[in-house]
Amino acid sequence: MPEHTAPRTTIPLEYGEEVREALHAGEPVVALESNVITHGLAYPDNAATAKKVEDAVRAGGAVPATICVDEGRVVVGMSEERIERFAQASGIPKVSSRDLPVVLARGGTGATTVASSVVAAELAGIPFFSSAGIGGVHRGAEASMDVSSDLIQFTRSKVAVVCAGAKMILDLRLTMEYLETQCVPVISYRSDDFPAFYCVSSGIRSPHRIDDADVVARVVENHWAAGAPGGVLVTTPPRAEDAVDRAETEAAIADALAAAERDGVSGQAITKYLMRAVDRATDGRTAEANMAVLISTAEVGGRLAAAHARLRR
Ligand code: PSU
Ligand code: MN
Repeated sequence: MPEHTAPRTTIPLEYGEEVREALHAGEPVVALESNVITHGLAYPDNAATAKKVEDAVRAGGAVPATICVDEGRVVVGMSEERIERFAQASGIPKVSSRDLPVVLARGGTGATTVASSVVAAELAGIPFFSSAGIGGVHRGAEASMDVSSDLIQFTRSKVAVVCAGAKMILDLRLTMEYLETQCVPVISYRSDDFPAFYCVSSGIRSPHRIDDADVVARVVENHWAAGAPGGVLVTTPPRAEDAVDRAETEAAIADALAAAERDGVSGQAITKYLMRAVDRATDGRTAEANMAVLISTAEVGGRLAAAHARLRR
């Protein structure tokens, strides 16, 4: 089969068979991250969820491409065996976009964050990506300057990112401000508010609500036609039955932040630390919600990618 027309790159890309065929045929594909498998959820929930997320993308009408780095190659479309291996492994590092050239040069292996997955998606010619909660501006960033590379990458990679907002452990108001300043269009699909990952609403109104998938697809194309170098953020809230109680979760987050301060945890380790602490404090309810929202977001991602592929035909 001839190569599909992905942008030329000297980065070694290894495509899954189903992904290669879909790209070649111009069929919709949704890129997915692997850091949520190695760092976001625990075994065996991580492996089971990764498979359900892929099925949800298919149910939405697109082909899933879970991304990782394995022995110096960017994998675009992990096999079930590879997902299982990553899910069971301990010690696979979190690779953000800044780490990607280093891990590749060393022939190393890593789990891709939203930022590095979006880089890989663009290299592979995949215009859509889905995750549950993106990284953002951390609480206390006024002093720590901890702003996730995910946000900066959205200004540099032409990939539409479908998500349930940003992780609730973050400062969502500052995250929105950052996206606004950096000219990243934020649109909410079929909801008025910017969601808070586990919660239907962050209490912040979204700048744009769009109910029609074809219009979302046109926004993405218009952004690129106008010469924008980056992506569009499309939010979709968790289903009400999957969402957690906002007050209870906020209390758990406050406790987790205090514990992180006591334990001296900051920087790259903070996201995982806080997420796990909140999971424990809520008896696993937030982890459950995390899994459910990964799946429901992926289905919407599949639908929107399908609408976008139709537009391009
Ligand atoms: N921890 C989780 N789930 C996640 C992540 C961490 O429980 O999904 C990840 C995502 O891969 C996201 C990254 O891209 O954290 C952001 O990390 P940082 O804030 O260090 O940029
Ligand atoms: Mn950080």
